[in-house]
Amino acid sequence: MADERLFTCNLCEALCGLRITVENNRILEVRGDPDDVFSRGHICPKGPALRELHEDPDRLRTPMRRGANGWEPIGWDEAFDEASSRLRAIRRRHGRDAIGLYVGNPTVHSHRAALGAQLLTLALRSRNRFDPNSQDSNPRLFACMQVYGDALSMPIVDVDRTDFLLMLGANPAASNGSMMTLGDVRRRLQGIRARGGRLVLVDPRRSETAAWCDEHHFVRPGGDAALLLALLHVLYADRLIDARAVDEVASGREELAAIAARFSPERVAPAVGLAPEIIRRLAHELAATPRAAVYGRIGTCQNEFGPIANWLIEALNLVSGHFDREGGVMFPQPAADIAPLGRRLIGNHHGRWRSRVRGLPEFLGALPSVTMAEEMETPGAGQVRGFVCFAGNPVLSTPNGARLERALGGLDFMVAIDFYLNETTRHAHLVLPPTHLFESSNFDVIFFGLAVRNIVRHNPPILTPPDGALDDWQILSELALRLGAPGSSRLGRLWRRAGRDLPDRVVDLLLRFGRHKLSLKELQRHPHGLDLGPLKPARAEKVRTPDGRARLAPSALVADLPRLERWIDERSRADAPATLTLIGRRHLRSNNSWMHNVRSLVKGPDRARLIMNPLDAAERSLATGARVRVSSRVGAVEVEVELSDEIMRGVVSLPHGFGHQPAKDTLRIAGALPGASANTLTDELFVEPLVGTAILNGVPVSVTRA
Ligand SMILES: Nc1nc2c(c(=O)[nH]1)N[C@H]1C(S)=C(S)[C@@H](COP(=O)(O)OP(=O)(O)OC[C@H]3O[C@@H](n4cnc5c(=O)[nH]c(N)nc54)[C@H](O)[C@@H]3O)O[C@H]1N2
Ligand SMILES: Nc1nc2c(c(=O)[nH]1)N[C@H]1C(S)=C(S)[C@@H](COP(=O)(O)OP(=O)(O)OC[C@H]3O[C@@H](n4cnc5c(=O)[nH]c(N)nc54)[C@H](O)[C@@H]3O)O[C@H]1N2
Ligand code: SF4
Ligand SMILES: [Mo]
Repeated sequence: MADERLFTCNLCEALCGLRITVENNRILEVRGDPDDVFSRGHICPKGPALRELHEDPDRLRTPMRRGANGWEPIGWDEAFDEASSRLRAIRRRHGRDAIGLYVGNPTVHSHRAALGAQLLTLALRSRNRFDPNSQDSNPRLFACMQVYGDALSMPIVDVDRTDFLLMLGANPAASNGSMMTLGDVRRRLQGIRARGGRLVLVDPRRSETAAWCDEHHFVRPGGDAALLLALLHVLYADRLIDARAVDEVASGREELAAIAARFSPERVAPAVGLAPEIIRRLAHELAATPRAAVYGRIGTCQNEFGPIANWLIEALNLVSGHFDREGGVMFPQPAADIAPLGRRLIGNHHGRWRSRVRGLPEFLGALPSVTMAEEMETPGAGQVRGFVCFAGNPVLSTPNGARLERALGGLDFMVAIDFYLNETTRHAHLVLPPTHLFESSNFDVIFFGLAVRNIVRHNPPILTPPDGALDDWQILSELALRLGAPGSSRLGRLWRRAGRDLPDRVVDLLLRFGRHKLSLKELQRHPHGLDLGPLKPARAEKVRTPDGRARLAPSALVADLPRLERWIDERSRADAPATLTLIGRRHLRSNNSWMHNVRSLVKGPDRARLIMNPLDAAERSLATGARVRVSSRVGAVEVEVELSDEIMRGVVSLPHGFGHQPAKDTLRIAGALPGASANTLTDELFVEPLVGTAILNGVPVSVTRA
């Protein structure tokens, strides 16, 4: 008998409710749940593809060990014994920092993985802990820490009630929204225009999202910070600011005025690429629309001035009167709020320690991933010799992946917790595969807290896992136990059973002590999700500066402005060199560096082509379909080129996460795809100086016929 079950997709931040047909412990079909209170039936093509992912014969079901004759399956007890004894041996001889840990992107979409990763971090206590934030959101987290006194206080656009949205460096039509959880993304964003509002996009590429907008403007990669200063300039110069209202919620109004005065639209325009008239008009429109907001995402983070740009986005919302207001930006108040726990575990720390080789600062308990390879390669006390890679594929996802790959090859021991043997995990000595999504309970501890409505949903497992299979929590917590307490293999086996439900208990506690006084039991009565209403003003609770007001001119960020001024001046010179710069892109059917072994998602034309403006191509006598060689300081790739005026002149775009050919024996579908890794070109030495964020957009490259 087929059964209909409900679950939440955990692939991206949209948190779509799924309706899944299950028969005899097998998935027959995955569809959107039309009764879901948040996603309202919306899904993207990756949702239905979860069935194929679940059944993928290349997905590992048992621990694997790399031996002289290739990979061989082994039992869990043996695997845990080996992993813990070899890591302990490294720690005994070389100290705690000799074990590196990378905690990858899927961790943030599962309470079981997130709690397990935290436990393992505590058990290892190594300074060499890494995660994708330094390729992603660190600039925003840092900006929020400076402006609101807490990295975890992040205002979200009240999309359902706004009438004007200025978006920078985001492509929600492909990404389904990020650091702004938007179930039913298309209808929500198009709803703005349906009620007579306006959507404006600023992006070096006229992306899929541009088609949803009233206006799109090209911006030079990295130009957002200067553009935002010019918008502020106009607000101040044209007296569009309600000083009393601003002073109530923020300090530093005059200081910011003095800064903005230096960045007129005329001054920044040649560097940024937007005409002064457009900048003026956008500033006036933002000020004149009572319900309006500015939103920036990864395009504003992965560049030379990410922290400044993300500070200025907050500042613009504050100064234009759209902070903590309906239709502007507001702080979500999730039912299970991890912010207090997060503050305890990771604190609002920056620079508590520095990386050994390059001296880059720690931020929120992690070092920038760009330091991983050098920490493995450089001899001396604290050299990374053992490595735990959890749910990450840094060979494809971090800058200069080729160097990292070589460094992984030189480790004494590496263990990966992943269900694929891919470009990264193939360098491990041992791979421990978790069960797949539907076989454990599911709760998103992060993204309900970044959603445009206060909603909550918890799903019990809908499939029974195979005998003996373990999920991420069970694997990580057992590893943590064995690394934390000596001689604990028996304890480990006991724990596998006894500790299974702990993550759900933690969620239950968070719900009970949370503002909405819920419980898991209560949530079981709302399988389509529980809607706790629209966002509400919450600055009294969320702004954690000493005077309770946001800071408009935080000194750490102000101090970085001279660097921006030099950039503006250099880019404005008539004789500025015309180098091409590389940016990334995302596609609806892809997910970072994986999901490429699912046939229905990768069939069709090559998606990893280099997009180039026809004028740049003409200078190089290139036509669509030509093979080109793209090279940067660190490496070169050969790919096919596609000409399109959707990309601005001087910029080329290549998606990241492709280039699976080296893993073709274990990723049989992905390995046969064309394409190369964009992170063969990105540069591990090219980072912004405040937090060490990788500059993945705006990388200088040259392109020639292959
Ligand atoms: N289908 C799909 N969805 C995903 C993912 C995926 O891989 N595939 N990944 C998920 C993850 S991990 C994340 S973090 C989110 C990211 O979510 P988004 O931020 O929406 O990500 P992108 O689609 O990469 O959009 C970034 C846009 O920034 C533009 N850009 C590049 N440089 C600049 C610049 O300097 N300034 C400006 N203004 N724009 C610039 C790019 O052209 C691109 O259109 O997506 C998530 N969702
Ligand atoms: N050039 C360039 N590079 C980028 C980006 C870019 O825009 N441009 N984006 C950056 C961003 S925003 C991010 S978030 C990072 C992401 O980079 P990573 O953190 O490396 O994560 P993914 O690429 O998503 O790879 C996820 C890995 O986890 C495995 N996996 C999937 N689900 C699970 C699970 O439930 N449990 C376990 N244990 N494993 C699982 C997959 O098989 C895969 O190996 O990439 C960054 N890299
Ligand atoms: S948009 Fe697609 S990948 Fe994201 S949660 Fe929904 S179905 Fe999953
Ligand atoms: Mo990300």
